[in-house]
Amino acid sequence: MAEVEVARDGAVQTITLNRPDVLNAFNRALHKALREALKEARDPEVRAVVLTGAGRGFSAGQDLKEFGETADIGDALRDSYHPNVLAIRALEKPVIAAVNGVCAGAGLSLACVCDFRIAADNASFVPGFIGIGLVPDAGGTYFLHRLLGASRAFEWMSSNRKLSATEAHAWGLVSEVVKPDALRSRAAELAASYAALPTRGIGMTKRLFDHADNATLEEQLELEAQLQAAATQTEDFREGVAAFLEKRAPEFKGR
Ligand code: T3D
Repeated sequence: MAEVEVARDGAVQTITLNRPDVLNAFNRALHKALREALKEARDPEVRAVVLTGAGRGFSAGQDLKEFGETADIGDALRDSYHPNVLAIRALEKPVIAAVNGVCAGAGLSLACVCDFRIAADNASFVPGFIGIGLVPDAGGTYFLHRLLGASRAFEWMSSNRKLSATEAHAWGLVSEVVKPDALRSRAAELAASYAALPTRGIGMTKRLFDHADNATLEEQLELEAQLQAAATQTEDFREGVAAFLEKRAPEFKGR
């Protein structure tokens, strides 16, 4: 059984973490398969990506059976999680996490690395790390305090409290909650609507928001100016303006 299933529907790529017996906990093979899937997602024909899990979990984080075999955890993180975290942020297209079930530890971090999240109403969000005496990793501290604010992120991560999908929605961690049997189709519908937008503009918007996290106002204004100049060079910009002037719907090509 492949650790990751990759499906393409038009311009949408769906990546399914596929170790359902262990709630898609990450072992070395799953990291590697995700790395390959994210490489495929760089194809310019792919204009939106959905990340989800098989079975009743999104991901329960690090496979704790394999964990015991790891000599240096710092190196394991550098070699396994970090490249995938960075690959998701480097994708110049939206990556949507469709959280289908329990999401814990580094699985929660990974969902937070994505551009936004939708969830099934039976999904849950479990910090996990502190439950076994660890600190959040795989980008968890970076993204959670940005998404939730430092105080709430700290309180949650250090309490290890399980959060329901409804609470996650109220906190702004997920943007939408749907019935479990509607999650896949809603994720596909959302991804298809993003895939029909000006992909290069979306990619540059993603870069700008990432840059804003650590930039001064002057640096941010400068990058906005540079990327706006680049956006005006795209076919989609020309199409958008032409469609507006001709009073018709635009047909964006992602170029
Ligand atoms: O190495 C490094 O790079 C360091 C990185 C560390 C990053 C981390 O992610 S640390 C945090 C690791 N994750 C956890 O501590 C979560 C452990 N799992 C749980 O606490 C619970 O399973 C859940 C709260 C996620 C779900 O609970 P529940 O009751 O819905 O399911 P369950 O019965 O506990 O789990 C179902 C099966 O999945 C079960 O197997 P079994 O008994 O049916 O054969 C369970 O052992 C397995 N499973 C769940 N999580 C993991 C796992 N197997 C291996 N590793 C897991 N993380």
